Amino acid sequence: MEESESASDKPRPWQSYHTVYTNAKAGMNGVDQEKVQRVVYEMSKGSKYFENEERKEVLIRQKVEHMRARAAKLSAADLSHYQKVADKRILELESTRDLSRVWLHVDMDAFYAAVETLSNPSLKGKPMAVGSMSMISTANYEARKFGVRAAMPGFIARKLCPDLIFVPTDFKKYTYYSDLTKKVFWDYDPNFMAAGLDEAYLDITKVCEERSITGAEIAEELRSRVYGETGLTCSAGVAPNRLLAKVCSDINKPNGQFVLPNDRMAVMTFISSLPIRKVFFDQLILSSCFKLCWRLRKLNLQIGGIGKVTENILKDVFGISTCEEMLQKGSFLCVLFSHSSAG
Ligand code: DCP
Ligand code: MG
Repeated sequence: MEESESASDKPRPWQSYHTVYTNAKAGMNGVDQEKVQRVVYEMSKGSKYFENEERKEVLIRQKVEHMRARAAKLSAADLSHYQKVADKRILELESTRDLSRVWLHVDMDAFYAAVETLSNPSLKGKPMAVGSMSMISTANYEARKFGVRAAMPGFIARKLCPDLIFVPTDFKKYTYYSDLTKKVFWDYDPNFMAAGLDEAYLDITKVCEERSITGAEIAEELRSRVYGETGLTCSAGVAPNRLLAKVCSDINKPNGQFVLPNDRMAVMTFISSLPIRKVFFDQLILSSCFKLCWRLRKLNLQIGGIGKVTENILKDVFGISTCEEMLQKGSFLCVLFSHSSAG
């Protein structure tokens, strides 16, 4: 008993060591996150990467303290004024909400790893990663159960999963299969937008109307055609805009789909529970969420989204983890992050 108490009292510095490769990806829900953090921490201690992460950590703490001090100085009158400003902005945005389109985001499952398994079926069911000892491009879902993921150094992945099989990258092969998927996408939206080799955004409004068919049915059909053409599975999200469709395609990965109906209440409820990390600074979020996000961009290290710094400030200073909480604290965000008042 004494022993376990003293063990739990021991410092655990890895608990605050969050890096891009301790973040979860699809297929990593049951992972022992503390173990992954400890291994990543211990194996990267002393490296340049580690020193850089530590520097970032100090910067985050300073920014959190600075923001806390500024928030404490706000008077009730300030907050009530900025609450009105926030409410007005939200109303303005609400009036521009467009629920008339149906977007589909499609994303291949464990793409490079799945292609490698097609050419070497003996890899099926075994934990494998595409990449090298220095860097992994992706890992299959068997490997993800051990906490192995894209953007993780291979030597750390091997520590997490000693039986991990490494396969070198072969872009020619991935491009070949990517082109096959694009031929299928073209049939549903000739103007589809590819994002890299393994994902695309399709406006399926017209094809749904022409064929009197739902977005869900199109998604089923498209996924089954992609499988027929390539032997690879993919996942899809269907929603009123691109950003939401992208968030939706991750929900039932692998080989699944999720549909968010073109209904105001459904969209509001869905956005409310979204973790702030999912918010991307994109034209898209403006129509589905709220403009306050733009103000946060100033503090962001990660171009294009709410990165680690902003996420920490929002969580530690304001207790904000979801988009709903962000709306509730609109007055604080408005005054502290607006261009005119940000320090
Ligand atoms: N990729 C990479 N480096 C990264 C992330 C991804 O080289 N840091 C490559 C390998 C992936 C492909 O891009 O196979 C697609 O990336 P995804 O994020 O879609 O990951 P996967 O398709 O591998 O897995 P899933 O989409 O099932 O989560
Ligand atoms: Mg993918």
